[in-house]
Amino acid sequence: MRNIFVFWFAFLFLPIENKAQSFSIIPQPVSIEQQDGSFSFSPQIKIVFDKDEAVNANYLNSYLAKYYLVRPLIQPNIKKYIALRLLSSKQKSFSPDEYFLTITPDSIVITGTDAGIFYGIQTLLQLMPIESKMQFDIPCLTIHDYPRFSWRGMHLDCSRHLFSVEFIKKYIDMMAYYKMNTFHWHLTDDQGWRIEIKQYPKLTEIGSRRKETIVAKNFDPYIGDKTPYDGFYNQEQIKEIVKYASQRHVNIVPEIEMPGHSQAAIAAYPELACYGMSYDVLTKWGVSDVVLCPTPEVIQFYENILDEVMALFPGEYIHVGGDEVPDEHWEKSTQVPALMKQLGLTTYPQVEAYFINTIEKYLILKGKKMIGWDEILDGGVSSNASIMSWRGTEGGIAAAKHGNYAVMTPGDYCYFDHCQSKNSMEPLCIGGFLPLEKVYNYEPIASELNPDQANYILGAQANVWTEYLSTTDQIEYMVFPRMIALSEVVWSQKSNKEWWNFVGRIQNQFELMEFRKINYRVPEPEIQLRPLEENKFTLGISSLKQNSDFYYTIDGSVPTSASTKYSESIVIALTANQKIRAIAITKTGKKSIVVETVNN
Ligand code: TNX
Repeated sequence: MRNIFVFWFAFLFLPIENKAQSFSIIPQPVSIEQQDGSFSFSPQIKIVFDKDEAVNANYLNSYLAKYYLVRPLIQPNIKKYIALRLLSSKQKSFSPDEYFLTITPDSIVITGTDAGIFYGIQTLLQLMPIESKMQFDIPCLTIHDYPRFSWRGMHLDCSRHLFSVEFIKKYIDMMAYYKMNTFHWHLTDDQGWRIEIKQYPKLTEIGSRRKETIVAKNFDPYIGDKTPYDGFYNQEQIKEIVKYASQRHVNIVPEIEMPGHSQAAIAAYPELACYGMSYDVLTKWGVSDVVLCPTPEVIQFYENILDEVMALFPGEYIHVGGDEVPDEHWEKSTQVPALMKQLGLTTYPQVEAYFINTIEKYLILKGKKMIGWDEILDGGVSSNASIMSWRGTEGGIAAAKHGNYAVMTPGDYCYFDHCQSKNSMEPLCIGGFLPLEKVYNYEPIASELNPDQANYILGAQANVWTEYLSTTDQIEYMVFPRMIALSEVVWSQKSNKEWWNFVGRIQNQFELMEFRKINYRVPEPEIQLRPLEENKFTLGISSLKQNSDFYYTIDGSVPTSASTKYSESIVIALTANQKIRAIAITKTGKKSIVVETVNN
């Protein structure tokens, strides 16, 4: 009970109106100074830009046209203008994502590198009204900003379930809006191979199709939905997405899983395995025993796949998976014991290391860098490999101490497939418990690391595994608002981060998501009952989101907008074991889950 009160009173004193918060920029910039006056947007606005900045200028132009019906003229030196100006490094040296945004009554000037200017534009967009207007003012400000980390990642598992090109673009747009810059695209797994590889057409002809999908968590007894599931991205679609992302300064890191999580590839080409005859694309979730055989032929096959992958993705990193590799089939095979003898290997993690390290040499030869899940540390890894720390933070800490770069994605803080509440009304999720505040308070630099070692932490990333997420509405529900919290973990200076300040600033983002029809999770109400005398209480209802209506019932029924509306704290009587249930409903009718408290 005590905690609930603390929470409630914290709300009453929320300093929403203080200066920094009233701008509601997320992630919080390094510094903001407000000056007197404002700049007026009107349909007569002009954008002028250095010639290298055409992509950014066009981006801003089409954004204004789409959301504000403002159609800027792009031409030089008119009195009222938004100027996008790239200061060359000769004039001043900028770090890669750094920018200055200066708003005066006469002009808006954004300076920085190409990426920095893009981020300056994102900040500018967040200063604009949420509703579509043709004329509006924004305050005169000077903002100087740069990120804390270079890897600001979001992952999406498109193997377990596939999402349209259109949705991937929306995902990238939302990432960019919060200055996230790395999209980790999980394209292959046991349940589906989703990237066209021209040299091996069966990978998609066979590997992208599963007979059916397990229904919810019906593992034992197994229940399937008897509905075939298939689909993949062809190379043209991938090129289109890569280009779209690059215009938004989002780098795509493709993941091709090996040697585990490869049953879909093995279903297509059974010779990739070394135990058993033939396998189907997996229809249930979990870790499959069906893994790649670590022979030179299979490694060659994967190098050929990677040739096509590298041609599609211009970024420096290729993700090779490497997680969860059961060794049963290796043990039972004839090839692996022979290979171990030949190479003098004594453990299965060393066998995996042989596979992964051979692939890494190939990637390096082609000018790429390899990243893999933290299991790749287990059998010995080269000093060039980067690690994604998912089984907690230990992998990342070990990597950094060892001089390997690491991206922090620990399950307890960064797994957006984990549930957002412990409430039984929460939609189906894999398990775990990762509420917004826990994401917000995640610190990627573990206390075990000294400043030199900390330099090896590239940043952090949220992973969105889709075993239990088959629709885009479900993805949005899991990602928002948690990605907004993560953006501040990876971008903002530690000293500029404060939870209640963030709660004040996120209000605007809730309204934006409402307006842009993003299916975010509406924060559930908190019911506070303060005992007055026996069975009499002061009832208070509040939530992280202001500007929603709360409705409640005391007869056990599910509250709806027809139930009693809560307006201010009141005194209510509840008999022993009587339930009070509440719901939050936003102005556009979006509902939170129902919460309840029992008088006991
Ligand atoms: C573990 S994270 C996996 C994924 C699952 C996920 C579910 C990782 C490297 N492997 O294959 O989808 O758990 O949370």
